[in-house]
Amino acid sequence: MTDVSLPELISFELCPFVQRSVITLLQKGVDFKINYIDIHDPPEWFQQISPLGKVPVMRVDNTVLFESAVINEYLDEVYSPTFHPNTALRKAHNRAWIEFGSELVINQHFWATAQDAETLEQCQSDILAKFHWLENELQDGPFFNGADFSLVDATYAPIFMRSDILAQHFSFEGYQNYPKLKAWAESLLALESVKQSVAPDFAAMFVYFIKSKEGYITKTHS
Ligand SMILES: N[C@@H](CCC(=O)N[C@@H](CS)C(=O)NCC(=O)O)C(=O)O
Repeated sequence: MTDVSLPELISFELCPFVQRSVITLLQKGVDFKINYIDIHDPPEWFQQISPLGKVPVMRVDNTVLFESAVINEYLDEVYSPTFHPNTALRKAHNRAWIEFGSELVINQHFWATAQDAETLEQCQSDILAKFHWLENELQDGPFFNGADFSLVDATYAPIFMRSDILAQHFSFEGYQNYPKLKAWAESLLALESVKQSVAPDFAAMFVYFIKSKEGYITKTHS
């Protein structure tokens, strides 16, 4: 059997944006190919197909898609079941919180790579402010919209996974003081699709990567 029409995801193994798409594919039970590159030394062929020079990129036949939110929207249209709510208003609301999640990913990255105490503190405070917004937004779980898994869940699982590792190995203040957020994170991190979305040694690789950035946290923690 040929697999030429399988979607091919171009990935960097630590990327939280790629992980959103991997979770979406796994949660939908879609067969796909994954092609890992070193995003810090990308191969020539990648530079030629990636308009923003970022992962994820998804190749479907001869079409190249980029931007994780767009890739996930495509996957959601093509493969059932849908991971969007069924009203225009709730869909737009979910997309807004996906965008919010992208900001949170960036806050978390800046926290991990901050070069001084003031920047670190500012990033932590930005993150806690966002946790507060999320806590107020959440209703009954286990997922963002309640009973049904959504693209919002695929977006936040990578954030919670990294929060736990950063809290365990460094001084990161995670979501533990936000009961609804904590319950949501636990539901997501217990999913097979989330567990399988990273390599088995992901935590060690992530810690190694963060240490290699030589930020302030690596100077204050061994
Ligand atoms: N908005 C993009 C962000 C993707 C992104 O920033 N990916 C990082 C890796 S986690 C990347 O490729 N960075 C390379 C660069 O910025 O040059 C998305 O949602 O796909």
